[in-house]
Amino acid sequence: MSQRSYKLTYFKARGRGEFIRLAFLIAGVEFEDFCIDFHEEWPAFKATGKCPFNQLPILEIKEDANSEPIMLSQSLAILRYLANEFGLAPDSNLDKARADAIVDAVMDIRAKKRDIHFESDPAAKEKLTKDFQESQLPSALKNLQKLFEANEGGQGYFVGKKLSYADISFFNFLNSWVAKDKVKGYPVELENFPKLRGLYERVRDIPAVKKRLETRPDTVL
Ligand SMILES: N[C@@H](CCC(=O)N[C@@H](CS)C(=O)NCC(=O)O)C(=O)O
Repeated sequence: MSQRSYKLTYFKARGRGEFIRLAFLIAGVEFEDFCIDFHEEWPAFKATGKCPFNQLPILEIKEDANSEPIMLSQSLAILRYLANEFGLAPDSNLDKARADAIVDAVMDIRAKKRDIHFESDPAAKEKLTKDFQESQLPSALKNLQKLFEANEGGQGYFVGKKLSYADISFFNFLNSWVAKDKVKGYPVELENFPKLRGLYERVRDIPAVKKRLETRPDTVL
């Protein structure tokens, strides 16, 4: 019988690698989590031409020990592929599109937070932070909660009746970029969004996620 294996290569960071790691861990599927150092190792790794778009993450899939690895790139393509393989994707095309819409909305608000992180001018950073905290994030959460409540009254998951990559991506953004204590509790920003807080806590309390939060290296990003 063929024994498929997976090797994820990403930086020593949560970044665009962590939602992929969480998908593996939630599904209980073994993978090699190959983490490289951005300054020390990345330039040489990039020069190998192994990465289709010269960026990480990449996922190498081998059908068995002797087969050539198949190389997959683009973090969201990887996430969706694994979710489809592992039963973490909705069943119908329409529900998959609904999940994609949540992921895209999460990535939109994530981009704002990322811009703040990389802004070097203190005054500009302060202004961006204020806009994010007072306007952009609450507005995004309001829209997300509306969609969340439209599914099963907001008692379960974003789409359908089971956890999907939409829920993983939502949790991971809040946990990685917004939460101060990434292991316990919930981000204070969810205080006024009890249904979304419920989802955050449900994903946080999945044993494999809980273990990851407690044991992963502490990194800035
Ligand atoms: N759209 C790509 C973006 C990948 C990306 O921006 N990767 C960054 C790290 S998060 C990277 O490899 N940076 C190093 C470089 O560009 O040299 C994805 O989602 O995978």
